[in-house]
Amino acid sequence: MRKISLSRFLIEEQREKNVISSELRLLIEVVARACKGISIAIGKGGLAGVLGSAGSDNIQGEVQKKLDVISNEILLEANEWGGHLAAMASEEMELPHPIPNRYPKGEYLLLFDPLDGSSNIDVNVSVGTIFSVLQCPEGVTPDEQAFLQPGVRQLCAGYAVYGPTTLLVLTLGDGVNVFTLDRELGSFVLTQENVRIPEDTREFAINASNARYWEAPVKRYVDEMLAGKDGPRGQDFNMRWVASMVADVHRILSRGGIFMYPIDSKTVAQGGKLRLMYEANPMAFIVEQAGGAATNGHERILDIQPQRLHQRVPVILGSKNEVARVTAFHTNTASAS
Ligand code: AHM
Ligand code: MG
Repeated sequence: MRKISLSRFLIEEQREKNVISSELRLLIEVVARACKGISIAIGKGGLAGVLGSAGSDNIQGEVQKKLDVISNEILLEANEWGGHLAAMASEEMELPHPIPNRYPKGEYLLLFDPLDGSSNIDVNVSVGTIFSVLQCPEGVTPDEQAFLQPGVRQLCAGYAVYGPTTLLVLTLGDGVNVFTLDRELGSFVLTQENVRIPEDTREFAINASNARYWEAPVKRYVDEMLAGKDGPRGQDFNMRWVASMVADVHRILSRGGIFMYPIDSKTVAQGGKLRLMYEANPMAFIVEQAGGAATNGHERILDIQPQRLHQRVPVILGSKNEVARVTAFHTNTASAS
């Protein structure tokens, strides 16, 4: 396989395939550089005093970790000055972040969850950064309304996983590619091309401590898997739950599986747990581009028309046939044979 750098990969996508513009190429390079900065900060951990709570809450009412705040600042600072963005929006900030007047403005909108899975930071388990890029509608002020576009309009999405290795997973709407950070070179290098998620799987990911709050279709689906070879599925299933969406999705990208954070009676008032714009849409885009599927139990995630920047949604994604099965349980339009 060609061991080429992210820079070379992007230049080829622009020059030979015409998949991206030079401004979008710059944007992705800048986001990748910011992810390297976040990776370094996370890697220092307790040595740099970056673990623990920041002593503040974010817009979601969740306690912010110091590294949530640091990662958000790294992404904002890196992306402000390049001239490629109209505005940014972050899971950690109530309102969109405008580009300061001293810098030129571009045509793209960048959305990010700066540090996904941050409850895992202090226990040294994988965390990540998720991002999504939209076009700012022409002649429109880049306010909250400009961001409220369905996921099908994403031009690019990706995530970094800060695990034993730091990876960057990227889609430009032309398949999914994985880059590994070469720490000596300080550059991301292509290590997996055109990743495909197997259509079938025997592995599922869900926070089973919420079981008593689930709706009937999810309960039925999980119960059938738990019954294993003695139940209607006639085979045993394995379960994994990292509680970092980036890590759970990356496992699915690597060997198949289904990930669920469904609606339940605890989160029904807020619409679910995961955020549509910062988590569900970019991950759904990546998973679909790798041959998988993503729904909220009723419809394709990428077709949802967002109503609010911080909107939450139920998420079911991964191996196509399993996502179809549990979605059918919700809609009752197909038999569960
Ligand atoms: P975060 O963005 O505040 O870290 O929250 C999102 C995370 C996901 O990464 C993960 O799938 C989920 O929350 C875990 O939730 P729970 O702790 O309820 O299992
Ligand atoms: Mg998150």
